[in-house]
Amino acid sequence: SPTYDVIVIGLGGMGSAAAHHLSARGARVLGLERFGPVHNRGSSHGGSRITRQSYFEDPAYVPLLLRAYELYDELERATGREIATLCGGVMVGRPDSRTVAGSLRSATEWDLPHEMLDAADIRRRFPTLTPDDDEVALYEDRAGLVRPENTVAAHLQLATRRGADLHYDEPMTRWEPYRDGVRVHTADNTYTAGQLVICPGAWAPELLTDLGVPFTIERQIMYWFRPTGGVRPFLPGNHPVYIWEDAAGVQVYGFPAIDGPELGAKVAFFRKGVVCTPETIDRTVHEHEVRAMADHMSRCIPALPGTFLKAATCMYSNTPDEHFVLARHPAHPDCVTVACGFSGHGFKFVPVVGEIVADLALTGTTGHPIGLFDPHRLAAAPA
Ligand code: PYC
Repeated sequence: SPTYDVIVIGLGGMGSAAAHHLSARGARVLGLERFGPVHNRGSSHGGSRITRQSYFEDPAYVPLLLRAYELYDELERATGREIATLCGGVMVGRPDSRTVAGSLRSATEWDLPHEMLDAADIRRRFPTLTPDDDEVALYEDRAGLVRPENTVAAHLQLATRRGADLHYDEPMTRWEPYRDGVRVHTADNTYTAGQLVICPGAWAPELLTDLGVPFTIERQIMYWFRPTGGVRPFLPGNHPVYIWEDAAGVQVYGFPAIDGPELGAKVAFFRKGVVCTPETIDRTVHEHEVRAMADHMSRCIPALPGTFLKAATCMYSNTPDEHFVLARHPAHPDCVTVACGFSGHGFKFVPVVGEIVADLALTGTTGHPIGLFDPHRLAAAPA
């Protein structure tokens, strides 16, 4: 019989959650990760990620978010680690912007608690924000941030506690169908299992060549600034997380100063990244990039770009429609599950993705609504 019930490839955000949920259900799990535990080479680092429920991308995400929020609490209780901080969030832009109109659509369809603020309301309520007169915001009390490193560490800790074998610095080199399951090769070892789960992050183009999805890997930059006039107005009790779309459709997102004055407040462009691969990504952040961010923020949050403190890069793995891929592998539906293409907005879903992946790998189906994430929608049209 195979050595394992399930082999999980990649132990970043999604893979660590999958390893936890699978082993919590009694599966014998092997996790293979190309780097160490909780590393900063992929898409699950940088101290914070936004979480929110009035989801501008599509109302179909909302039920998954409701479940993710329950699982943040479970994870926090099980490990004692800080996972989510719901400090409130504003989605700012013109009323017909994707950010505002899309958020309002989800809030309305799902009857989520929210408030609409006009420009004067925004300035009064959050004095660091200086919207134009024609900008509005959807404010959501239950928006906030999740801690990516703590979340990954918590899932790895729980998976290990349930007996999962987690191997670091051991990338998969190839796999093939074998008997009723799969055989997975690394440089020095071969393993067999009934099921394979592939959570490749930015390595999707090389690990999922037969999926038929044209992924684009994008270099992203996160910036930390110490605000002019001190950090107090930017502390989590005083400051919301925000996504702010300008008239040209450019979105920035940012956080309160969650780690005190030394680390300042983090801000980033939502997209606008340069196409890269995990091998070619430029990890240096250049002066002109810092200047571009400071200039951009000086219109909407003038105090924020006081002193530049540091920057870091990470990667998005984008699908053409920016919706996830979460399904049984169409070419190997009996033995492979894929969770990929999170397109820069996946981290808040990590715990519920782990639950869905465990459903798919162990039962072939899930009760969660994942129709939007079917890879068939992206299959290349015949030439
Ligand atoms: O999912 O809220 C989000 C987000 C903002 C920027 C990147 N992802």
